[in-house]
Amino acid sequence: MNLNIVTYPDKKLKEKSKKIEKFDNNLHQLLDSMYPLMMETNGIGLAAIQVGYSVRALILNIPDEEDTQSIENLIEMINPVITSQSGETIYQEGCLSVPSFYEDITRSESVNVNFQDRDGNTKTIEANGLLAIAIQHEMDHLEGILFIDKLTYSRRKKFEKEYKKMLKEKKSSKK
Ligand code: Y12
Ligand code: CO
Repeated sequence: MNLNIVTYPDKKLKEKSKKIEKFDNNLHQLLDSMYPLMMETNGIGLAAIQVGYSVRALILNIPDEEDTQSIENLIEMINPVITSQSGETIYQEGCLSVPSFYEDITRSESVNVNFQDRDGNTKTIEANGLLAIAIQHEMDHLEGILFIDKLTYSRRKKFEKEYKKMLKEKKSSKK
């Protein structure tokens, strides 16, 4: 499948994604196509809605201690649900759908998540550190929430101004 990243302010990103009921070839093709796109664009997490499909699927590939990403560490989550969370942590987040912007976001430090794999098998994961942050960021996408929606009013206004300027500059450099 040929996929492209949907970027803010596309309204698609506001959609609530639907529960996946069929663990068929269509789902497998979507997941298989999301992975190379995430790697090409230097991502560590990608939700299906970010490539235009409003279904509850996401992928994660957290770099190891040597800062290397490998397919062995790829996690695919279908229909994830956070069952418990604890602590608080702040991390400067970025998102492939909001290019060039990074902001400090507060999230739970640890999360327990139930999810299904690509074949519908039920799984559980206990996550903390960067993985826990990435899971929460990607699960927000399934609800139509972006990390910029969590900014204070004044930070959001500043972001909108800078983002508009960036889009304008990008447009004029393409002419
Ligand atoms: C911690 C915080 C946020 C997440 C969510 C996943 N976020 C990403 O994977 C962000 C990737 C990203 C990649 C960029 O590089 C390129 O686009 C080539 C990037 O740079 C620019 O937009 C210029 C920004 C974000 C997980 C864990
Ligand atoms: Co994102």
